[in-house]
Amino acid sequence: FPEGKVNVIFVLGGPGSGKGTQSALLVKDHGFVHLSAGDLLRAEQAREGSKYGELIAQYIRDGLIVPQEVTVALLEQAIKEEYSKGATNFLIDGFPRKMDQAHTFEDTIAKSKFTLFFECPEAVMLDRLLERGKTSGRADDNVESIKKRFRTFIDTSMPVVDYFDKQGRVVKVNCNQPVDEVYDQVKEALKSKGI
Ligand code: UP5
Ligand code: MG
Repeated sequence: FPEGKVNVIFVLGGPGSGKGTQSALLVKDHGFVHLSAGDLLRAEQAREGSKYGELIAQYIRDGLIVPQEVTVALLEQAIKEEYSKGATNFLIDGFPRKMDQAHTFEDTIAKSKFTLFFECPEAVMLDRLLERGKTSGRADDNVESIKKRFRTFIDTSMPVVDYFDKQGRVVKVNCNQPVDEVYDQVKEALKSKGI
């Protein structure tokens, strides 16, 4: 993409911290295009003829990070498609969650404006995910997978947040509050970045 033509905000936070919920609100009010890496992976897994279906299913069940080649390609394709329709402002939800992805994306697709980071106690996220698991049909909304997702988040994804934070490129939001109160903080965070 031509330099400065696409604006990217990363939305990071633990499993169940509310990335998808808050992104949906921002889409409604700000006209961002919302791309969830997890949603793109689940769609690719379900796509007939995908050569990555079984691999993605396994990684998601085990709460592990799918090799970046797969995820970055899906994101790039989705961004290109939306860009060709005129979109320029993107919320990239649940990505990058490993250092290699962060470097690849920022070096080859676009440098992010900043990262919106949702802080939430594990116990709260666990309750939310177990509740959602009653109806979500997600293969990873069960206690065993959730524990693995928490571990991966701490070991593999927090280093990405810390890396951006050291560069002064993270805005933190406390998610352990009702949805509309979290959203008030999100709007403040965007305002602080001139959006
Ligand atoms: N809820 C939300 N906000 C609430 C609030 N303030 N108060 C009360 N309830 C609240 O919310 C989760 C649940 O909580 C919902 O029921 C909601 O109503 C309620 P949601 O907005 O869905 O949270 P979110 O952070 O989006 O949770 P999600 O489960 O989607 O997070 P994950 O990061 O675990 O899932 P994701 O889809 O991003 O990734 C899944 C897997 O894909 C990963 O584990 C990994 O295996 C794979 N993956 C990769 O390999 N690479 C990638 O780059 C990305 C994903
Ligand atoms: Mg989500």
